[in-house]
Amino acid sequence: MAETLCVIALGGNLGDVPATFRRACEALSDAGFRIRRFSSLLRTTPVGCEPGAPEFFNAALSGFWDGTALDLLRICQKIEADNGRPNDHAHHVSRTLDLDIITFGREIIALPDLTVPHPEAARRDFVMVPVREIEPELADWLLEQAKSKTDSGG
Ligand code: PH2
Ligand code: MG
Ligand code: MG
Repeated sequence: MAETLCVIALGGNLGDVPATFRRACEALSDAGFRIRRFSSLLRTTPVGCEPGAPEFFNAALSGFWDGTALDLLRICQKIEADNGRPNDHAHHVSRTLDLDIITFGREIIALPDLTVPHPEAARRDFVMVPVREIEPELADWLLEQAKSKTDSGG
């Protein structure tokens, strides 16, 4: 299978998040994901989380994956669980680690468990700022995708 250039966003606001991000990178590499670039770490205000939620760390990485998007999703979910995130995690609550597949090449994926490009990425500075730092062309592509969805009423 050909390798696909993917972007993954990282977030977390519980525990030693920089250490968790380092472990997540090691685990992705151990699973065969070839990391190409890693952004700066940002401190960001929680968006839509419970009142009093601590500040987040956010970052993004890009790299090459020789498998399907669903394989990569399952690996990300296992790494989240291995780093203290419960499987039945609610949306928009504090968490030790969130790994979101933002882009998978330039594929459009609409599966029950996985939507790529990530539907909210283009609206979130805490995703777009680190993505633009490491893969500016993909950041532009994300904005184009979001715009063509809006233009078509989607
Ligand atoms: N993730 C969320 C909800 N809110 N806010 C910030 N600042 N950073 C995040 O990563 C984040 C969030 C759900 O994925
Ligand atoms: Mg997320
Ligand atoms: Mg997520």
